[in-house]
Amino acid sequence: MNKVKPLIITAALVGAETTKEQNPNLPTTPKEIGEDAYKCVQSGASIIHLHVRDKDGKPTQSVEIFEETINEIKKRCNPIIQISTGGAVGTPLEERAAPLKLKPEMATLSTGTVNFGKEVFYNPYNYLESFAKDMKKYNVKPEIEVFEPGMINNAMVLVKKGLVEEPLHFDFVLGVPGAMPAGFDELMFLTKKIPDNATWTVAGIGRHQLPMANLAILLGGNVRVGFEDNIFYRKGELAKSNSQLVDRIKSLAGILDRPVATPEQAREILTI
Ligand code: KMH
Ligand code: ZN
Repeated sequence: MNKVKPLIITAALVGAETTKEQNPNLPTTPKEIGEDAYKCVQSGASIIHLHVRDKDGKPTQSVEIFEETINEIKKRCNPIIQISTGGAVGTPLEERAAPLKLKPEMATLSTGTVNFGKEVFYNPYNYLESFAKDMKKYNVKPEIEVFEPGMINNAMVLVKKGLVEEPLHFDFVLGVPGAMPAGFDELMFLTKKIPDNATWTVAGIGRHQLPMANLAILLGGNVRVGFEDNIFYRKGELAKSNSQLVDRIKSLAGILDRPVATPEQAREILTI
């Protein structure tokens, strides 16, 4: 077996859908997000997947709010900042792409349209090219968000066209209602379909977060946790913080003898 690389933990702190009504510990202001990111990095996260909110707590792709939030994070710690270009369902293309001009080290690139609960997360081909071109222009490493297997093929089209460079990094988002379920077979299938030199993370939604994370630790993949995907620590018990969820992953990795990557090691693994 190949030498297993340190585990990259991504903390998806906020998302676009989760509300304070669902979990009052959700950070929403730039300062709250900065403090939360710091705690997650102390707990072992090396990537902060970032969405931001406006003054009313609503999702926004405002460049100013992203900038303020990134500053709040950077004055406390130095994780890889991965901004969301997914935004919320229905956010227009130009707004979704706008924060790329801040030149974060990473950003998400969802490579296909998918049912998202009762809504549709819209990513037609022209969007993919447009995001990929902007990421190339600003030297941003994409994390390819895969909600369905065909999205891997779409990513490879972008590679063939020279719009995205290998080695690729994928995030398998499994268990979104309407999209690919979170199961062992599904995860194994996806890992077999990506190029040999690619890296991958899994984001299990809701109750699938913990089992998917365990599988990823064992399989040599990487893990995303946080309130964007799951607000519970266990059934019926809300998580107290994002860092509580990160702490648990670090403990599990320790039990399984998998070291946890520092941000610097994560940069090296992801060729940033
Ligand atoms: N909020 C979802 C519709 C991403 O961050 O790029 C899309 C999303 C993916 O969260
Ligand atoms: Zn997101």
